[in-house]
Order: sequence, then C-alpha cells, then structure tokens
Amino acid sequence: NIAKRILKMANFLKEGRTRPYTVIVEGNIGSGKTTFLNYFNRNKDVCVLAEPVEMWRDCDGYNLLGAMYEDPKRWSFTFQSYVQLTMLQQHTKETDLPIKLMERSIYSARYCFVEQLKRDKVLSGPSESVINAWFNWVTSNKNLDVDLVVYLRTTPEVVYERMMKRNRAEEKSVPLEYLKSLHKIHEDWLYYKTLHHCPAPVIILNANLDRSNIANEYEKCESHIFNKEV
Ligand code: DCP
Repeated sequence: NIAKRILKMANFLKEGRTRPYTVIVEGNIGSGKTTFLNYFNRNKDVCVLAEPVEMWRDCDGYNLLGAMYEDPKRWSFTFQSYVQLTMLQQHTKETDLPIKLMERSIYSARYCFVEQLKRDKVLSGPSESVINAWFNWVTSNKNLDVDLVVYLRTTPEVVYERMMKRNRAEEKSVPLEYLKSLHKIHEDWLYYKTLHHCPAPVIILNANLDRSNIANEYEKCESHIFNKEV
C-alpha cells in the first residue's frame, strides 16, 4: 500500500502537476453529494472539500442562503456573488494530497444556478453581467481546471422528497417546479452536453438509489478516482 502511494506520488511529481487530480461532484439539490463525499472521505489520498453551506448561512452573521430564498429578487445577486467567492476559494485551496474531491464547483454555480435565476428573471441584467465578468476573469486567469465530473443523476420527484425530509429551514418553500428546472439544466449541461461547456469528462451515477443500495454505484467511479495515474 505504501509502495503504491509512493509510486503515485512519483508519477505525480514526474508529470510536473501543479495541482491535484481534481474531481467535482455535481447533481440537483438533495442528490446525495454529501453522502458521496463522506464515502470517499476515509481515503488518505483524497482531500475532500464539502460545499461551504455553513459559510453561506453565516457571512458576518448574515444568513445569505436564507435571505436568497426569502426574497430572491433582493438577495440573489448578493448570495451568488458570495457563492462564487467561496467556490473560488475551494478550487484554489492548496493540498499536498494527490486527489481533490469537491462538492460542486464554480461551474455549476454559474451554469446551473445563475443560469436558472436569469431564466426566471430573478437576476437583473446588470447583476448577471457583473457575476459573468467575475466568472470570466477568474476562469481565464486562474487555474480552475478539473479532471473529472461525477454527475449524481436523479429525478426531481425523488430529490424533492429528500429535501422535504431533511427539512433544512431555508429550503422549506422551495417548490418541486424549481427542482424540475434545475434538473433540466443539469441534464442539458452534463448529460446531453448542449448547455455551456463541460469542464471535464463526466461519469453518470444513478443517484435515485437509496442509501442501502448506493455503494455499488459509488464503486463504479472508484477506479476512475483512485486508479488514475496521478
Ligand atoms: N444553492 C444555490 N446556488 C448555488 C449553490 C447552491 O442556490 N450556486 C443552494 C441550493 C440549496 C443549497 O444551496 O438550497 C445547497 O445546495 P446543493 O445542491 O449544492 O447542496 P445539497 O446540500 O442539497 O447537496 P446534497 O443533498 O446533494 O448533499
């Protein structure tokens, strides 16, 4: 095991990689991204970065996630600006480990959520332009490359039920319609690949399965994450 790890590290250095092999986990609200991350958290080669929801709930004492759902027109720009910053922090966070596994990314923030807010006419044109200007600048001037996307594919009805069950205070008023729209946008982006650009090859998992059956699905992408020559 140690020999394997040394070999991995040697290959890593030989290739002159300046960043870890980076995997992002994407999927609708309630698709099981956190459960997926927890499954891989036990591996010593992997730096697991959970989504900074807690930061979104407490920015200098302000709950931006809650504010965004309570009054989307007023707070979506503020919230998505902060999401973009926290995602940038995750992408650029340094690690000595050869693999980085991230919950979501700056890409889904822009391509799914900002896109949906724009379609729903919640985000004004000028607000969207400012978010885009930041997005375009950071993605062109910083190395935010990813190597693999794991898409936890679900149906809106299943994730709606999970979201209701987990009962996150901020999400109480999120309607099924919103999850249907987000589902479509994820599908167009990662399944049909007709929307925006796909930042890396995509592995698709059936994330409708419940916790007791999902391990087999996870194993499908384990080799891609770990046996990769890094
Ligand atoms: N959110 C948002 N805009 C973003 C990212 C997230 O409005 N750019 C919102 C949607 C959810 C909450 O933040 O209300 C967290 O969403 P995620 O889907 O990212 O995370 P979950 O906790 O739902 O993930 P999972 O249940 O798959 O573990």
